[in-house]
Amino acid sequence: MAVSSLSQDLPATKLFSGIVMYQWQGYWYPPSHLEAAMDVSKHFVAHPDDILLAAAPKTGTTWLSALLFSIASHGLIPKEEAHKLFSTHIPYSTLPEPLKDSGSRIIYISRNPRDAFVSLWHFSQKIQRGNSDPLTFEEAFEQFCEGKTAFGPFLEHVLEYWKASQERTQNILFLTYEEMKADTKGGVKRMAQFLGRSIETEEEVEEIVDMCSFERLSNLEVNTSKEKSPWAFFPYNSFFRKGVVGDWVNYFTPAMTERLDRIIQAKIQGSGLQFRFE
Ligand code: PAP
Repeated sequence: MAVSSLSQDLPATKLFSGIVMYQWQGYWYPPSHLEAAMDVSKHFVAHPDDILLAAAPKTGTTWLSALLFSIASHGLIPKEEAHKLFSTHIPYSTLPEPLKDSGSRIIYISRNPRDAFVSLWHFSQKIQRGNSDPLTFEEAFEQFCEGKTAFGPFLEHVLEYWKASQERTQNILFLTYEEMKADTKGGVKRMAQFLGRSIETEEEVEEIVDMCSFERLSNLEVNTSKEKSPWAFFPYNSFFRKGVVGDWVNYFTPAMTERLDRIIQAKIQGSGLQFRFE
């Protein structure tokens, strides 16, 4: 079925990426992902060995998937399981129930909302060439605060996975971009342990970390290319920018910081979830 017929009764709005998005089950989807998300939620066949990497946009999927594949190719995950790694931006509440019930493992990566927004903003600038009516940074920030962003509201996306990870510690590992940056080796060990694999040597861990570093990945010839990736419709080079924690200081006014912080506090209060901004 075409997206147009699937989405005709759904709320629609043009978001700062320049793309009209549809709200389904409480979250905003680009048309290219809506049909896929609907299909997945209905027809997904789960397997207990599945390993799902989940994240809101711009929180570290590219990095984490490289680390996961690298762990797999080091034999830390048996080869026959390697093909069952996949990644998604679909929120927890919309994941297919068979996947949640199957015992599959989910690794979620979160990032502080200020940096995630700045990263999204730059990404949206890259992908919306030709948009005749682009929003300013301030207007885009307003949309983000209102939860209007691809696979958003962002805070709800993070909170749902956070809560699920607290209830299902065996099945869901909740990581953050900030802790991965601060201690990548520790993060790789946690991932391997969560997947039930022990890491043989410290050198192996270092090798995995180095192979997936921002410097190395962003300089690979394929990743400097402006060609579009077949799976995400965006140029390969759009997935790499600065790769640091705290770039928001270069963009946020004190008023913006205060406004977003009030929203964050109201949403995460009492949940135990915390964000690190530097
Ligand atoms: P996606 O949602 O489009 O998949 P995702 O990979 O989750 O994007 O996030 C992109 C961010 O991760 C970018 O952040 P920035 O805009 O603040 O720089 C990108 O630079 C960063 N990133 C990509 N690869 C790495 C890496 N190997 N190490 C650290 N950060 C990385």
